[in-house]
Amino acid sequence: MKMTGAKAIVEILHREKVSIAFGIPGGVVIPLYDALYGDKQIKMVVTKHEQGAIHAADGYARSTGKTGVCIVTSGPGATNIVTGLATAYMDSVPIVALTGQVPTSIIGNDAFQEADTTGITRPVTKHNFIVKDPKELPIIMKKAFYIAHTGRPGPVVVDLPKDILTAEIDFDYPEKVTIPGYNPTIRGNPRQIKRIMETIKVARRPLIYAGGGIITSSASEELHKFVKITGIPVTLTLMGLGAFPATEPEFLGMLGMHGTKTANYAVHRCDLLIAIGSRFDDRITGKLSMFAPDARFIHIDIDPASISKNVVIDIPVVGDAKHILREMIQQAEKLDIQDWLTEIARWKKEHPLAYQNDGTLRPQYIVEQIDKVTDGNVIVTTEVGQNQMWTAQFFKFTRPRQLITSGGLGTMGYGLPAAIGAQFAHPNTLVFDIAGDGSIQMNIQEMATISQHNLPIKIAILNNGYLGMVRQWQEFFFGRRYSATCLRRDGRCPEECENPGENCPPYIPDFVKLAEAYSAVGMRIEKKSDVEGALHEAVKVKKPVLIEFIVNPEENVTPMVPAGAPLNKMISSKEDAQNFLLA
Ligand SMILES: Cc1ncc(C[n+]2csc(CCOP(=O)(O)OP(=O)(O)O)c2C)c(N)n1
Repeated sequence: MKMTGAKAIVEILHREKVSIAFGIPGGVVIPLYDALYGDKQIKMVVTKHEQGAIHAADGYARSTGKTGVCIVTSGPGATNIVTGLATAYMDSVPIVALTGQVPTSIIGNDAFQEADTTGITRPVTKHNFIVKDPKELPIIMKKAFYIAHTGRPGPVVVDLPKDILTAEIDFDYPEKVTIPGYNPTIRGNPRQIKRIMETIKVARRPLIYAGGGIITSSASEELHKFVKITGIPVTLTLMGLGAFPATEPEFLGMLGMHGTKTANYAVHRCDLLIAIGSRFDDRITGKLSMFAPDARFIHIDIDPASISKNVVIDIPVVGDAKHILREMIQQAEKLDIQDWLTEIARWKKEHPLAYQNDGTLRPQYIVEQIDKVTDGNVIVTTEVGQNQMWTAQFFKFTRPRQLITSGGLGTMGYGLPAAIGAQFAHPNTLVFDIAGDGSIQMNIQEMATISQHNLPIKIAILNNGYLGMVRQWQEFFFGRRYSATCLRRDGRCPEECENPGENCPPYIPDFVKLAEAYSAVGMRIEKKSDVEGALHEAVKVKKPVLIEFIVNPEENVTPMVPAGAPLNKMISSKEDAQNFLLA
């Protein structure tokens, strides 16, 4: 069948069962947008910034497990998605991003809106392509979708020169594709699995440390079964939250820099650490040489490159977590680890996550109330900083794909557009973006996209008037010199301000007016006693709602493992930090 490259792409998107794409058009991709005009299957959502488009595609992908699609123009359109590609790459999210490119005849001429997209995106994509021959378009597109969602998923860019979009091609889309050198291992080596199980059976203090890989491979049920049979306690990374229900007694909370004391003590004390779909990143390990000093390490991961990358592994198994856990369940039995569980129960009792639950409006309370008012029936996206960590600590995630957050890259401005993708994917589910007053402003323009599509997304801004997480580090480690972190003054807080956060000038922006300008409902809550009522009201309204909570300005996320410290050296205050710095 003869058709233009642009029409062929639309046909391919149909065959790949793409129902939604996010992007902004521009000169060289007009032919592709033209081919999408009036398309019945693909909803084309136009965002206000390309960063919004790629994060929305990412939120769609994370909340469904399907591949997100983003379509942008050349030059600035393509460079505007770089942060979003890096965000997806770090967290292994499947995305196919189609970028326009100047015609092949003028590539390299510094043409209008030309950028070396494949060069720029190479380090932040799983793979990228530029189509130089129209005949290759179908096979490249097939490879792009295949690479994005198989193995350890990730973003793939297909750069499309304008003449490829307008060329006539003989359309033939392959059913299958093979890529030499790319053949992800799915089933784990049975001998290695047997070794794992023998090692687990003789461990006295085993601990499961699971991550986002459990969610990617849809292995939550298997993890749950394995834990219920063996009785091994579980800690999860930020990316793993929801992979094992936070309400189960075996759950110790998140580990790492802002993990629970119980989880971090357990990692430090365990004699066998079973890592599944997690990658030993520095926010998890703290001081590498002192990470789990008494433990042997098992690592189950689909990506062979992450084995022994940061921590030398005793028994690795490469493969898909779901398959491997199923094999492990076959060989699993109840372990006799009562002493270990008693030790953990004592930590749980002595060191619960806590905050000062007094009359002050504190952010942790708001997170707990969002959980309570929604009865957990909600998808939560976050921005980055303290808001993200309080959400991870105080919201009880009970199912996979319930938390959508930028873990690896830590991208401020991620949560709002990601909520758009999640809400499109789940029109009947409540979606909340828990935000900081700094991060929300990084993609605030997407409120227009939200209102234009009448998405009933709720935005809870924990407004502390600061770039809070950076302020916390300044308080703890830089003598409370708040350089460039106060959002209410001009970055000179607190020299001119005896009581930071108090008697500040009017807030800029006025978030309530801003919400109204975007046809959303805006509320400002300053009292703890008003929180629950406001949340109930927000949930009832079938419109986008922005609630600005004016919270205690100098609230901190605790406990905290200072960067480079071992996990058992947690601090909770400025004084602890000073003692840590002096030691
Ligand atoms: C795009 C981007 N720029 C800078 C940072 C560094 N950073 C990490 S947390 C943070 C402060 C976030 O402030 P806010 O959104 O108000 O959230 P809070 O920590 O107060 O909850 C900053 C600037 C980042 N993570 N991402």
